[in-house]
Amino acid sequence: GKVGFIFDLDGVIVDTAKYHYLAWRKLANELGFEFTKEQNELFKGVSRKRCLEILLEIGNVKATQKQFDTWMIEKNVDYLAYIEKMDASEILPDVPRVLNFLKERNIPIALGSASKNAQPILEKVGLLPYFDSIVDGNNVTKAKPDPEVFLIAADNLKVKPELCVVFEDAVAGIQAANAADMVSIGIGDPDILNEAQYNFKDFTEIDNQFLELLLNK
Ligand code: B16
Ligand code: MG
Repeated sequence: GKVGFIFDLDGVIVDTAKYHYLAWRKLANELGFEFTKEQNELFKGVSRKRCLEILLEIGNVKATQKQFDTWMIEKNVDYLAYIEKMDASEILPDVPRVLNFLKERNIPIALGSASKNAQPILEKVGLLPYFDSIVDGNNVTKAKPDPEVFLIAADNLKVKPELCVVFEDAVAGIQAANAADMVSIGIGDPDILNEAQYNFKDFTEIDNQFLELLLNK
Protein backbone atom coordinates (compact mmCIF):
# COMPACT_ATOMS: atom_id res chain seq x y z
CA GLY A 1 0.00 0.00 0.00
CA LYS A 2 0.82 3.67 -0.17
CA VAL A 3 2.92 4.86 2.77
CA GLY A 4 3.08 8.33 4.34
CA PHE A 5 5.61 9.97 6.62
CA ILE A 6 4.80 12.24 9.56
CA PHE A 7 7.39 14.40 11.31
CA ASP A 8 7.18 16.05 14.70
CA LEU A 9 8.76 19.54 14.66
CA ASP A 10 10.52 20.48 17.89
CA GLY A 11 13.30 17.97 18.61
CA VAL A 12 12.96 16.21 15.24
CA ILE A 13 13.33 18.85 12.51
CA VAL A 14 14.71 21.74 14.58
CA ASP A 15 15.80 22.23 18.18
CA THR A 16 13.36 24.91 19.22
CA ALA A 17 13.28 23.46 22.78
CA LYS A 18 16.18 25.77 23.64
CA TYR A 19 14.10 28.83 22.70
CA HIS A 20 11.03 27.56 24.53
CA TYR A 21 13.33 27.11 27.53
CA LEU A 22 14.71 30.66 27.41
CA ALA A 23 11.22 32.14 27.13
CA TRP A 24 9.79 30.03 29.99
CA ARG A 25 12.84 30.73 32.17
CA LYS A 26 12.43 34.48 31.68
CA LEU A 27 8.81 34.26 32.80
CA ALA A 28 9.74 32.08 35.80
CA ASN A 29 12.45 34.54 36.84
CA GLU A 30 10.00 37.42 36.57
CA LEU A 31 7.65 35.50 38.83
CA GLY A 32 10.51 34.96 41.27
CA PHE A 33 11.68 31.37 40.81
CA GLU A 34 14.21 29.28 38.89
CA PHE A 35 13.41 27.03 35.95
CA THR A 36 16.07 24.49 35.00
CA LYS A 37 17.01 22.71 31.76
CA GLU A 38 16.02 19.44 33.42
CA GLN A 39 12.55 20.78 34.21
CA ASN A 40 12.28 21.93 30.60
CA GLU A 41 12.41 18.25 29.56
CA LEU A 42 8.87 17.92 30.95
CA PHE A 43 7.71 20.51 28.44
CA LYS A 44 8.71 18.63 25.28
CA GLY A 45 5.71 17.83 23.08
CA VAL A 46 3.38 19.43 25.65
CA SER A 47 0.95 22.23 24.68
CA ARG A 48 1.70 25.83 25.60
CA LYS A 49 -1.23 25.97 28.03
CA ARG A 50 -0.20 22.78 29.82
CA CYS A 51 3.41 24.04 29.97
CA LEU A 52 2.30 27.19 31.79
CA GLU A 53 0.20 25.12 34.21
CA ILE A 54 3.26 22.97 35.00
CA LEU A 55 5.50 26.05 35.29
CA LEU A 56 3.16 27.65 37.82
CA GLU A 57 3.03 24.37 39.78
CA ILE A 58 6.85 24.35 39.87
CA GLY A 59 6.92 27.95 41.16
CA ASN A 60 3.96 27.39 43.44
CA VAL A 61 2.31 30.41 41.86
CA LYS A 62 -1.46 30.91 41.83
CA ALA A 63 -2.80 32.81 38.84
CA THR A 64 -6.08 34.47 37.99
CA GLN A 65 -7.47 33.67 34.53
CA LYS A 66 -6.37 37.12 33.37
CA GLN A 67 -2.80 36.65 34.62
CA PHE A 68 -2.67 33.20 33.06
CA ASP A 69 -3.70 34.57 29.66
CA THR A 70 -1.25 37.46 29.92
CA TRP A 71 1.67 35.13 30.75
CA MET A 72 0.76 32.81 27.86
CA ILE A 73 0.96 35.77 25.49
CA GLU A 74 4.15 37.13 27.06
CA LYS A 75 5.94 33.79 26.74
CA ASN A 76 4.92 33.46 23.11
CA VAL A 77 6.02 37.01 22.24
CA ASP A 78 9.47 36.23 23.69
CA TYR A 79 9.55 32.88 21.89
CA LEU A 80 8.62 34.50 18.56
CA ALA A 81 11.55 36.91 18.91
CA TYR A 82 13.88 33.86 18.87
CA ILE A 83 12.01 32.23 15.97
CA GLU A 84 12.38 35.44 14.00
CA LYS A 85 16.15 34.89 13.81
CA MET A 86 16.00 31.24 12.71
CA ASP A 87 17.37 30.08 9.36
CA ALA A 88 18.31 26.86 7.55
CA SER A 89 21.42 26.45 9.72
CA GLU A 90 19.10 25.32 12.54
CA ILE A 91 17.76 22.29 10.69
CA LEU A 92 18.91 19.18 12.54
CA PRO A 93 21.53 16.96 10.81
CA ASP A 94 20.41 14.90 7.79
CA VAL A 95 16.77 16.02 7.94
CA PRO A 96 17.03 17.47 4.39
CA ARG A 97 18.53 14.20 3.09
CA VAL A 98 15.58 12.21 4.44
CA LEU A 99 13.03 14.73 3.16
CA ASN A 100 14.67 14.70 -0.29
CA PHE A 101 14.75 10.90 -0.32
CA LEU A 102 10.97 10.84 0.28
CA LYS A 103 10.20 13.70 -2.15
CA GLU A 104 12.15 12.00 -4.96
CA ARG A 105 9.89 8.98 -4.51
CA ASN A 106 6.67 11.03 -4.28
CA ILE A 107 5.98 9.88 -0.74
CA PRO A 108 3.47 12.17 0.99
CA ILE A 109 4.89 14.07 3.97
CA ALA A 110 3.06 15.69 6.89
CA LEU A 111 3.98 17.63 9.99
CA GLY A 112 2.39 16.51 13.25
CA SER A 113 3.27 19.01 15.96
CA ALA A 114 1.79 20.44 19.17
CA SER A 115 3.12 23.89 18.27
CA LYS A 116 0.91 26.75 17.14
CA ASN A 117 3.99 28.30 15.55
CA ALA A 118 4.85 25.37 13.28
CA GLN A 119 4.16 27.02 9.92
CA PRO A 120 6.29 30.15 10.49
CA ILE A 121 9.15 27.98 11.78
CA LEU A 122 9.10 25.75 8.68
CA GLU A 123 9.00 28.88 6.54
CA LYS A 124 11.97 30.42 8.38
CA VAL A 125 14.17 27.34 7.88
CA GLY A 126 12.99 26.89 4.28
CA LEU A 127 11.36 23.46 4.64
CA LEU A 128 7.73 24.43 4.09
CA PRO A 129 7.67 23.23 0.41
CA TYR A 130 8.36 19.64 1.49
CA PHE A 131 5.12 19.31 3.45
CA ASP A 132 1.88 18.17 1.85
CA SER A 133 0.01 18.75 5.10
CA ILE A 134 0.68 20.61 8.34
CA VAL A 135 -1.23 19.51 11.40
CA ASP A 136 -0.30 21.48 14.48
CA GLY A 137 -1.57 23.01 17.71
CA ASN A 138 -4.08 25.06 15.72
CA ASN A 139 -5.85 21.99 14.30
CA VAL A 140 -6.09 19.60 17.22
CA THR A 141 -8.37 19.46 20.24
CA LYS A 142 -6.67 16.55 22.04
CA ALA A 143 -2.96 16.73 22.83
CA LYS A 144 -0.46 13.88 22.44
CA PRO A 145 -0.50 11.07 23.72
CA ASP A 146 -3.92 11.23 22.07
CA PRO A 147 -3.46 10.05 18.45
CA GLU A 148 -5.65 12.85 17.01
CA VAL A 149 -2.81 14.93 15.51
CA PHE A 150 -1.37 11.96 13.60
CA LEU A 151 -4.77 10.58 12.53
CA ILE A 152 -5.69 13.96 11.02
CA ALA A 153 -2.31 14.00 9.24
CA ALA A 154 -2.90 10.48 7.82
CA ASP A 155 -6.35 11.51 6.68
CA ASN A 156 -4.98 14.63 4.97
CA LEU A 157 -2.32 12.54 3.21
CA LYS A 158 -4.95 9.96 2.28
CA VAL A 159 -2.80 7.20 3.73
CA LYS A 160 -4.06 4.49 6.07
CA PRO A 161 -2.77 5.01 9.64
CA GLU A 162 -1.09 1.59 9.71
CA LEU A 163 0.94 2.65 6.65
CA CYS A 164 2.18 5.85 8.28
CA VAL A 165 5.64 6.28 9.78
CA VAL A 166 6.07 8.82 12.62
CA PHE A 167 9.32 10.45 13.78
CA GLU A 168 9.05 11.72 17.37
CA ASP A 169 11.35 12.92 20.16
CA ALA A 170 8.78 12.98 22.98
CA VAL A 171 7.41 10.05 24.98
CA ALA A 172 3.86 11.37 24.56
CA GLY A 173 4.45 11.56 20.80
CA ILE A 174 5.60 7.95 20.59
CA GLN A 175 2.55 6.91 22.60
CA ALA A 176 0.33 8.91 20.22
CA ALA A 177 1.89 7.20 17.18
CA ASN A 178 1.45 3.77 18.77
CA ALA A 179 -2.16 4.58 19.68
CA ALA A 180 -2.75 5.57 16.03
CA ASP A 181 -1.39 2.14 14.98
CA MET A 182 1.48 3.80 13.09
CA VAL A 183 5.15 2.87 12.89
CA SER A 184 6.79 4.83 15.72
CA ILE A 185 10.40 5.94 15.37
CA GLY A 186 12.07 7.56 18.37
CA ILE A 187 14.62 10.30 17.67
CA GLY A 188 16.75 10.84 20.76
CA ASP A 189 17.52 8.81 23.87
CA PRO A 190 16.43 5.15 23.40
CA ASP A 191 16.10 4.67 27.17
CA ILE A 192 13.58 7.50 27.39
CA LEU A 193 11.80 6.59 24.14
CA ASN A 194 11.71 2.86 24.89
CA GLU A 195 8.08 2.51 23.74
CA ALA A 196 9.11 3.31 20.15
CA GLN A 197 9.23 0.55 17.55
CA TYR A 198 12.61 1.80 16.33
CA ASN A 199 15.14 4.12 17.94
CA PHE A 200 17.81 6.41 16.52
CA LYS A 201 19.96 9.10 18.11
CA ASP A 202 19.31 11.39 15.13
CA PHE A 203 18.74 11.21 11.36
CA THR A 204 22.43 10.63 10.61
CA GLU A 205 21.83 7.10 11.93
CA ILE A 206 18.95 6.48 9.53
CA ASP A 207 20.36 5.26 6.23
CA ASN A 208 18.62 4.97 2.86
CA GLN A 209 18.44 1.20 3.23
CA PHE A 210 16.31 1.56 6.35
CA LEU A 211 14.10 4.13 4.61
CA GLU A 212 13.63 1.70 1.69
CA LEU A 213 12.57 -0.94 4.18
CA LEU A 214 9.90 1.40 5.59
CA LEU A 215 8.60 2.15 2.08
CA ASN A 216 8.03 -1.51 1.38
CA LYS A 217 6.05 -2.31 4.47
P1 B16 B 1 3.85 26.60 20.85
P2 B16 B 1 6.42 19.61 18.99
C1 B16 B 1 5.94 21.35 20.96
O1 B16 B 1 6.42 21.08 19.67
C2 B16 B 1 7.10 21.60 21.89
O2 B16 B 1 7.88 20.44 22.05
C3 B16 B 1 6.57 22.04 23.24
O3 B16 B 1 7.64 22.30 24.12
C4 B16 B 1 5.71 23.29 23.06
O4 B16 B 1 5.18 23.72 24.28
C5 B16 B 1 4.58 22.96 22.08
O5 B16 B 1 5.13 22.53 20.84
C6 B16 B 1 3.69 24.15 21.82
O6 B16 B 1 4.41 25.13 21.13
O7 B16 B 1 3.97 27.38 22.11
O8 B16 B 1 4.76 27.09 19.74
O9 B16 B 1 2.43 26.47 20.39
O10 B16 B 1 7.50 18.83 19.64
O11 B16 B 1 5.05 18.99 19.19
O12 B16 B 1 6.71 19.93 17.55
MG1 MG C 1 8.92 17.20 19.69
